[in-house]
Amino acid sequence: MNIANRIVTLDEFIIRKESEFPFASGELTGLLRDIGVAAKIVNREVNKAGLVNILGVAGVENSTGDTVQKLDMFANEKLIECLKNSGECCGIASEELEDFIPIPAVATKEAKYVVLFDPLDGSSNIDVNVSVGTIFAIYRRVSDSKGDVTLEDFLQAGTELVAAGYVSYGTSTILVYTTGSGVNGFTLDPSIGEFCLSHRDIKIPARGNYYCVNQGYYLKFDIEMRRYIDYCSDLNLGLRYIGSMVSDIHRILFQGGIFLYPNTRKYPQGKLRLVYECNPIAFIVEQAGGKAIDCQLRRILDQKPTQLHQKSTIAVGSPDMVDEMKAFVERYAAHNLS
Ligand code: AHM
Ligand code: MG
Repeated sequence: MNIANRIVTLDEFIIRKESEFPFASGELTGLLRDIGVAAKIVNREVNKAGLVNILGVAGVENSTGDTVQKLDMFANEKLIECLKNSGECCGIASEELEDFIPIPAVATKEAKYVVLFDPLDGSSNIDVNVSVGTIFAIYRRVSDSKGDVTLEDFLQAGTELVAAGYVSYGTSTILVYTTGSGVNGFTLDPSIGEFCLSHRDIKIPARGNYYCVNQGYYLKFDIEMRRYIDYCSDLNLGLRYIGSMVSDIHRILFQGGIFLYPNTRKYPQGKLRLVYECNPIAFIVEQAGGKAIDCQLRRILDQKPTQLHQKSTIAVGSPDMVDEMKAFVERYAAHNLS
């Protein structure tokens, strides 16, 4: 059989790619397998989220008497539960947890990785049946492996990422990840319960026909951002904004485009969190040939985090469009200052 058409599962692909992973083989396999299992469990619940309203809204008891959990809390718990299995993870940080948590060692295994995630991004879309996603980032711990993890393990710059990915729970469930040697996508085949290689070596188009921003905040953006958005409109670019970063980024990876979440009066530092939303997405997009900067025009991955839930503005997507936005803002800001 032509190998190009043969089913390649996520597990098989990871094992085959282990040699490219700069650390001991097998360590990453366990971590990504745990995340893949959690994604399948979350997918099952996300797919029946609509039924929750029949069985009782989140937070109250349903017909079987158990308390219906908010889906993002459910996803958070499943990811934590699954990441304990491989024994490769020694600490976790999550959008849903105020502080990071240490993960107990499995047998005598010395876990070397911390995982940061947004368990269910775009959660405002869950109740209206719009796609949501999980975003994850994997770092090698930097603190002494004899002791517990420290905050320092979680506040590493994006350039230190060893792996990052997202799961998009949409018309199909797709897991996209990188370990720094390109980006690959795996579609869940429910009939066999496996993520199967479906998008090999994803490369983002140099530019696209859409820009992606919450136009409703237009009047609250800085003047140079408003002028750039006007410029996009003058170019007759379409506006596409789903309100789920994972879904918007997934579209941009394949069709090209630029995603913007600038600072507003409501979010003076931006809304999206640096360590578990902007950094993993920036790593993936850069690995696919795109670019990711903040609205001060600094590369996202170079930013050194100082707080776990700190926010960042972001402009991410097709390289030519991010370059154009950067040049436009520099020119406009310089003109404005002169
Ligand atoms: P969340 O993590 O609380 O779901 O918020 C993140 C989401 C992103 O997925 C999306 O891009 C953004 O918030 C949409 O925000 P807004 O509704 O302000 O445009
Ligand atoms: Mg989020």
